[in-house]
Amino acid sequence: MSSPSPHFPQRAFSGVQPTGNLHLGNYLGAITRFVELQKTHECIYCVVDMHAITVPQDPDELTASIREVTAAFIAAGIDAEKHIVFNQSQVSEHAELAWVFNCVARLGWLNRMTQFKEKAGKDRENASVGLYAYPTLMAADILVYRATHVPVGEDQKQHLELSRDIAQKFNNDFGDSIRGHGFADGQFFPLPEPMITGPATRVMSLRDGTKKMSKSDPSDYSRINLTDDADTIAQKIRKAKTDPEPLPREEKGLEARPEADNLVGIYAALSDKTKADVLREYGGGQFSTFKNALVELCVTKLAPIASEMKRLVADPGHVDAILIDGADRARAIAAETMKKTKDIVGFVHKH
Ligand code: AQP
Repeated sequence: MSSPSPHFPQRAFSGVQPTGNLHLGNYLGAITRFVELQKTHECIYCVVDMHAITVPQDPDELTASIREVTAAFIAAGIDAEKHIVFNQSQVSEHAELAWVFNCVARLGWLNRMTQFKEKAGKDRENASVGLYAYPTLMAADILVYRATHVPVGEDQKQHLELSRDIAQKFNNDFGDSIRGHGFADGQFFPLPEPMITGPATRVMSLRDGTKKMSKSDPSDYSRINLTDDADTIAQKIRKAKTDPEPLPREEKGLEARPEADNLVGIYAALSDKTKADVLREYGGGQFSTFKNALVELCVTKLAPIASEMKRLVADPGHVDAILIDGADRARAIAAETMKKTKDIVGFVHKH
């Protein structure tokens, strides 16, 4: 993969939808990565409420979910003073740039997006236009900050590739104008790099190791929510689907055993070990022993986050102030990109 052009600062952007229960997949696949990247990158983390309304939302629940995701970011260790945390709808430049990108992206590109196919299901004609155009808004989310790195779970890989295609096509289509506006290499937008790393880029359902752990799964037993208490976590892990074999001693033995592979991956990610390390410790033993250890680990890791989230959401004024301050700082960057985009495209505007 090519590196972003050197004139782009190393900036990370990512978002999480406020659409209900944040789960262990969101935490391990995305939020822990967000925390990690703060050490090396300037980071912008967004609660993507405009993405949330691509499917119907109850307004009061949406407000509560925006605050809850913000609380999860902070409770997990994101520093909203050093970095930027805000909700998308406060920075209207996301929607403005998305429109320009709607005119750059091709229908054929969007038609290939598997997430739309899965979410729209059989009732495609009745899906919102927003759900279809979701990936162009996502490209705008990233590129309005000219972000170079995007930490996401495996499921977002295809959307990230589309963001790169949009950036590339914009740079090509407007190449002369971009150069004319002072970007000698003709690269106005970077091609953002997906960062899909660690042992838990795709955490699977506890009920079916071939399905992604997801907020929208009707069974609450399929996922561990960040706000679950210790008893609930214990129950869910003890009931998690497994096979009758003991755990293998080597990673190869996890092939074709999706449920075992998933639980070992979760343990590895939570304890910052490799799957091989985990199997060296628990391989050959009974599942029940391993599950008990996993319960203990999950509770130890998640309980402090849940209690901090609880404390934060009890003070919505404080959470909202974080989002407003973050949005002010995000807008300053986004407005600059949008002004230059307007110049490049040829729109008349106030300088
Ligand atoms: N199961 C998962 N394993 C690893 N990473 C995951 N992510 C989501 N599920 C898993 C990552 O979490 C980030 C935020 O996701 P999102 O809320 O923006 O959207 P999503 O992928 O639509 O989440 P869900 O739970 O899967 O929701 P539904 O049920 O609505 O489809 C992203 O970086 C995502 O990759």
